[in-house]
Order: sequence, then C-alpha cells, then structure tokens
Amino acid sequence: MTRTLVLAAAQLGPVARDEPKASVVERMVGLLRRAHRRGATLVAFPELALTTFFPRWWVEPLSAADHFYETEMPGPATEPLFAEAARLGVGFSLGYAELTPDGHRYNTQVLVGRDGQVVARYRKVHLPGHETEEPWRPFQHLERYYFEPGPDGFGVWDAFGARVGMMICNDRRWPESYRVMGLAGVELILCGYNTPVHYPPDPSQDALAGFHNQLVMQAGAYQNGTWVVGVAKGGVEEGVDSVAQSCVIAPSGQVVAQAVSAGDEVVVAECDLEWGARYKATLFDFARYRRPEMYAAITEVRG
Ligand code: CDT
Repeated sequence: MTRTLVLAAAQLGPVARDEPKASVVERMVGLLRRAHRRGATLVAFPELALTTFFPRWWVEPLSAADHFYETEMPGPATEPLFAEAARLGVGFSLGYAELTPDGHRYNTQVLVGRDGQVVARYRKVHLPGHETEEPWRPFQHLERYYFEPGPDGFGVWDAFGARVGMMICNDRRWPESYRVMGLAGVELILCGYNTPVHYPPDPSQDALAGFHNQLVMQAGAYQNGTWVVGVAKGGVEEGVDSVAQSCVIAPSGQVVAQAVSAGDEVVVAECDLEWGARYKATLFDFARYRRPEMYAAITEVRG
C-alpha cells in the first residue's frame, strides 16, 4: 500500500514591524499558489507568520501589542488566505499570535483542511526567552511576557490521510515533544519557527544555529519514524538575522528538500507516509523495546 502526500514548506522572508497583515497575507497567497502549481496539497507556514517577530521588543502595557494578535481565525486579515486555499483545494498550517475572548494569549498554530475548515489547533508548549525587559540584550526574546504556555499539550490528528502533529519553534529542541506525538502514532509533524542566529546568553552557539536547527529535527524524525517539516521566517528582520533553512525531513532522518534562500520560498517534497512504519515496526518498535518504568524522572523531575 502506498500513501503519498505532496507537501510544501512555505518559507517567509522578513516581515517589517509596520508591514500590514494584508500585505503578508498577499505574499502567503502567492506562496500557496506556487505550492499548488507544484502539486502540493498541504502547505506549512511559519510561526507568528502574519507579523514581525514582535517578542523582540518590550512594550508596556501588554495591550499596546494587541494589534499583533488575532482574536478570530479566520479573521478579517486571514480570510483571503482561507478563501484561496479552499478554492485551490489546498490545506495549510499557520502560526499566529492568539488572543482569546477571555484574555489569554498563546503562540498558536492551526491546521486547516482542503475545504478551508480548521481541523486542529496547537498552542506552543515550550516558551523560550524571558519574562521582563533585559536591557543588556541587543534585542529581546520576550515570549514569556507575550504568551502563556499552551495548556493542551501535544496533539495528533487524522488529516490529509495521515496522523498529523504540530509543534512550534522551541518545541523542536525538546525530544519530549516528538516522543509524546510518536507515542500517538504521528506520521508527519509540522513546525514553524523564528530563530535568531545570535543567542545573547551564549554567543558561542551562534555559529552552530543552522546545525542545531537540523540536528534536532533530524533526530526527532528518525527516533520517532516520522516526517518533519520545519518552516522558517528567516532573513534579516528589523536588524535581527534569523535562521532560514526550511526543510522536509524523512523518517530516516534524511533532509529530502531544503530552502536555498532566506526569503519567500516554496520547498516541495513528495512524502511516502508508509516510510515511518519501517522504523516503527523495527528499531523503534516502542511497545517491544521501550522501558517506560526506567524513565520516571522524565515526568517527575523538571530540571
Ligand atoms: N521562536 C522561538 O522559539 N525561538 C527560539 C529562539 C531561541 S531561545 C531565545 C528557538 O528555540 O529557536
């Protein structure tokens, strides 16, 4: 039996602080059409795709940043993307800042089916960076100020003929993210990211930013027998250079497609969804080989 999904990573280049959402959505519709022309039926967009990566600035009060958030999905800004995707019969994942009716703020990603209906919603579990302004930094990473940690955990959904999971940026550095989804039989993980090349707490890591990006996603794919799509908002945005390198990784851990630029770019791969079963049924036969009784510290101890 073969199950094939043609999917695309729709990388975005920089989004300026004053770029209107309508303009970003227009760029995304262009990428969607390019992906569709190349046969894709699922297109992955980056984390916080609709705006600049605003956690790099401290603003007070928090409500002064409300315009960066979406209160409905689809909403007025994103409706054209949903409409064009449904017209083309292409599904997509989209990262955005969510402000709920009762005032909660999450770093969120939705999965939208080929009919334009939201299939699933994931709220970022691992929030990196800091809670308050740290003036010594050349730029801030205030995700812990702007967002609450996602309360729902990691999900896996039946969609696009596959078991689809989602994670967002920093989640990809934690093996627990992949393993929780691996235990639910995930076959494809969609992950948007914004990753500054410069890491102020330890600049010795800067030269390794691209290496670490691939290292974690390749390991997560292989160790859980799953496809992983990593999609960046890359390039120099408001003076901050971010890792691009959007890629599609097979359950073997091999990178099968990768962006060559740091701008708007579509990367397409034909994914055999049965490939993961070879790993899940052999080397990584969880039911046969895992020793959960030996892993208690994973859930009992935080650090
Ligand atoms: N967006 C996001 O999660 N970025 C982090 C940056 C490093 S922590 C300041 C990442 O893990 O890529």
